[in-house]
Amino acid sequence: MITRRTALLGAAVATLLASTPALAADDLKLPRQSVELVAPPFVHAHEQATKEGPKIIEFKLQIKEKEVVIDDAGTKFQAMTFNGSMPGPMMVVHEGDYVEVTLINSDTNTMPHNIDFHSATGGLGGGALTHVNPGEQVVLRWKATRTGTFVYHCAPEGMIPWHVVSGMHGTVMVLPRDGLKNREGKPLRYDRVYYIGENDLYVPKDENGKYKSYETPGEAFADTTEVMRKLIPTHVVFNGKVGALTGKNAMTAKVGETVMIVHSQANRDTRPHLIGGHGDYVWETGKFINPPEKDLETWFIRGGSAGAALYTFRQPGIYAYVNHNLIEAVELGASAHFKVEGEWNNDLMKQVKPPGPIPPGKSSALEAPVAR
Ligand SMILES: [Cu+2]
Repeated sequence: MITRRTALLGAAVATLLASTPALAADDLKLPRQSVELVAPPFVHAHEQATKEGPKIIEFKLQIKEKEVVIDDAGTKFQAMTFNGSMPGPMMVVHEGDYVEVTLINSDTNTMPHNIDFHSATGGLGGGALTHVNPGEQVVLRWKATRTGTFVYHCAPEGMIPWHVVSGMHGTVMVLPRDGLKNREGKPLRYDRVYYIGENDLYVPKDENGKYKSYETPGEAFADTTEVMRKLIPTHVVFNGKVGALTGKNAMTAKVGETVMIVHSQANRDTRPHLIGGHGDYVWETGKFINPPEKDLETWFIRGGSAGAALYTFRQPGIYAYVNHNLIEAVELGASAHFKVEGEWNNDLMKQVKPPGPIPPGKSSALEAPVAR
């Protein structure tokens, strides 16, 4: 028997059914594109400029708590990561696109996590809407209204800095739809892009001065916080460990190629420098609406931001790319290498005479006269 109540219920269900698909995914009538993320220093394939209209770009971030080795001495560290890498992957979209991120906290993890996008507007950058416990996932969408390179990081209440310095940070690059420009409005392009995420690490030591290891992130929390509060990192690394980007892990390029280097530091100031090269064009603050600076020797990345530099390699060889606090570079780990192939240019640099003994009798003649 159909009563008035069942009829009303039926109508309600019918309304719900009719409206559900629209609510589910298609409240925005835009094309969708799913992007497979890759581990840094590499960046997923993307267009530098686009003639297409805005899209919804879908990304998947899998949170992975894992033990990693952070130096040549085999020091173990309880890392917390997006997609298993420190930093997490770089995501590239264009201005006006919608970024739709599925954040997955698998039940093998032990901690709640979330994500704060510096490129997003409102809701603690998404942090307020993405809190997931182990065994949960969440989908967040935000509109890319500003161009530039922006940090994202985990920001769970009560343990924000700890999650950030444990590895939970990465970068979003929002490109202008018509591509990058120089100060005069001329297009700038790159042949390769590398993403370097710098990470200060605070590893507790035992009473003999040896680095301690722990079974889980939670076990390391109290000791690590004590080291963190002194603000003296035990390691400063590029891409998760000392040597992650040196020697056989060097980034590569060819003479004549223009390389974009995106450098992020989610917690602490840093100052990248390419030894033997320059920043031809540098967006020090990473925001492309501001004209790039030219010909920099060293640039400054504010803690909590990502910057971008373009350099066209003009000589072959091994270039060190360092944090030019050289103690942090050499003693604590903040060094990378570029291996560049091509022809040496004698006009730019030439060893006129190789090192040899000072010719006898000449040395005193060449010395500057001493004032008396
Ligand atoms: Cu977290």
